[in-house]
Amino acid sequence: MKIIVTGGAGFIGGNFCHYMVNTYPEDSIICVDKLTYAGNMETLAPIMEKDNFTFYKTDIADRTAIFELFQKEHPDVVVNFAAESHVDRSILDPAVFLRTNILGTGVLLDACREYGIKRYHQVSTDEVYGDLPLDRPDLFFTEETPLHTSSPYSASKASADLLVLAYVRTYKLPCTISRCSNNYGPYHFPEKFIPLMIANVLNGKKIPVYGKGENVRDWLFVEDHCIAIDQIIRKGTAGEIYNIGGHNERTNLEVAKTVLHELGKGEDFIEYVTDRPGHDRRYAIDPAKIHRELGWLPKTPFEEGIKKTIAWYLENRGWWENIISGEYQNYYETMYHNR
Ligand code: NAD
Ligand code: TDX
Repeated sequence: MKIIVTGGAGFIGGNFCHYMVNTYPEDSIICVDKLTYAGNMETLAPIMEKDNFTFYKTDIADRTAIFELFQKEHPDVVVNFAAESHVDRSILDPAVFLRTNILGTGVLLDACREYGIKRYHQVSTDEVYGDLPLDRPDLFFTEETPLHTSSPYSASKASADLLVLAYVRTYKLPCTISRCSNNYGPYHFPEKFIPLMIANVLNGKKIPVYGKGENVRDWLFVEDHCIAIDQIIRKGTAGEIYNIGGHNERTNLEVAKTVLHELGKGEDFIEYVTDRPGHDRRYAIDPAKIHRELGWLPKTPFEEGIKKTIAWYLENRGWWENIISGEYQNYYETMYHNR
């Protein structure tokens, strides 16, 4: 199989490229990435020289370039990870989220129609369902939960999902969608909560917790997400949506305390800062469908995954120090100064 993976120089797409290149030497993995601030060739360095891996620096919203690429490569499968992915940045400047996340998805779908495809897979998010109340632990997102978005980021991801479903119904394009909960693990860009905390603490800085730290996220080790997507593209049914998550709910404060404990630091490293506008309260995935239909279950418990993640950041200081020494400093100043 020839598989195009968009956004493969980012966090989850990068982990997915590693997983696929190493698990399926007979398949050909073609990574397409614009290399925005979030894309990093160092993430792909371990697989760049592999015979079954190719990289193109291309913008998914560039129709001409994407059509040329499809004409040249004729992929069997497209997995679309490429996106602007950070909620806080979408609140600062939504426009690029609409361009990449919605128009970019539209361009990929049109290329799939034009050149033919066995499967298009859209990597979506649990954020399209909005949030759940903190005092109703019995409620979970299922695939039938209505879309109800909060941020420009989640609105753009929900729009892309609707576009995919329209191409399924109108053009009979064989697509699947997965909606996953919060990922963590190696190669996670340090603007996101878990790697931001690790990088800050290792540099002797406090960790900014939004509001009271009561918001709940449902954490999944990134490799488990990669395995789930692999199973969906091989065994999933076209036209279907699959929720991915592993019942690993934690408040942000609990996660902060765990990271501090693992790094041998006290709670005096926590600094409460002004809350995120429109901050979603709780995400919680019901993964019953993917478990029932594809047999998928997460393998890595949070306690083990967080240890592995921290060990990776300790062993790979160069990867994240390169990031936080550049343009990231301006972002951090804008986002956190006097917050
Ligand atoms: P990321 O920000 O780490 O990586 C995004 C990648 O997409 C980068 O390599 C970037 O260069 C690339 N990209 C951005 N715009 C592009 C464009 N126009 N053309 C081509 N490439 C472009 O994101 P991530 O956290 O790895 O998320 C990957 C996908 O998974 C996203 O679609 C996101 O919505 C979804 N998702 C993420 C999480 C999470 O917890 N991180 C959870 C559920 C779903
Ligand atoms: O400095 C911080 N302090 C803080 O308290 C940051 C960056 C975050 N937070 C809180 C906000 C959230 O409640 O931590 C939680 C996690 O925040 P993020 O890492 O920004 O993730 P989230 O907003 O939950 O979105 C993530 O999961 C769903 C990904 O970034 C999305 O791409 C994915 O779709």
